[in-house]
Amino acid sequence: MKKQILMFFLLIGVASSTFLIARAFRPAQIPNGTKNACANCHINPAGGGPRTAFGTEIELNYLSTPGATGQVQWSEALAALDSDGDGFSNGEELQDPQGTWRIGQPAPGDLALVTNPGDASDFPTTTAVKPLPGIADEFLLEANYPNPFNPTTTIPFQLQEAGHVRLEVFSSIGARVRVLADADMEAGRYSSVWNGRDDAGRSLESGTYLYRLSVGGFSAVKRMALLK
Ligand SMILES: [Ca+2]
Ligand SMILES: [Ca+2]
Repeated sequence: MKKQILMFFLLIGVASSTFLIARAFRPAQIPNGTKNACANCHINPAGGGPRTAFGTEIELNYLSTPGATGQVQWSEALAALDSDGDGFSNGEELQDPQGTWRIGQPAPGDLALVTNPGDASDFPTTTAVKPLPGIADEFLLEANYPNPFNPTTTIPFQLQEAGHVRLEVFSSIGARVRVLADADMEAGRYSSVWNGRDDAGRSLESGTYLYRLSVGGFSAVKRMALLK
């Protein structure tokens, strides 16, 4: 009897170590996946146990074959999803927005900007403003799109001259909830993505929000609607 019990635990041990080893290859199968390693797909950062939304997504739809030996199929489709619902696609979080990286290629993007696609409290903050092609011939705060939105919207603006730019989001009663830009910027066209979260990363309620662009003597305010 003792022997049987011992054998039982021995088998469990072998099975669980196989479980861990079997999946240890997967972080290397997503772009920059080794940065957050097991935590991309598992709630326990050491791996094993329940999966994050990103891990579940992969398990269900993006393995070469179902089960422990399946390889992750990183793709345009998987990159375009926002598995953890933080307003940034899996590709944006892993620094491969188009999902074109393939195993064996050099890691794409900037490792320092990689965030966890399986953790809604971890998302990009340093890339809130992106330059766009084209020349700006005026100071202009454009309409956000989409509007209404849930939870992400894009706010385009133009700077006729270089200056210190502040782009801020306020609640309908005038409380500032998010600073999207507070930096010296060159003349040009830009866009900023807002993910419906405040500066502390908390997801905000449905409602009307105001966004304000201030640079030099120019200031403009527009309205947008977060609709969940
Ligand atoms: Ca995300
Ligand atoms: Ca995330």
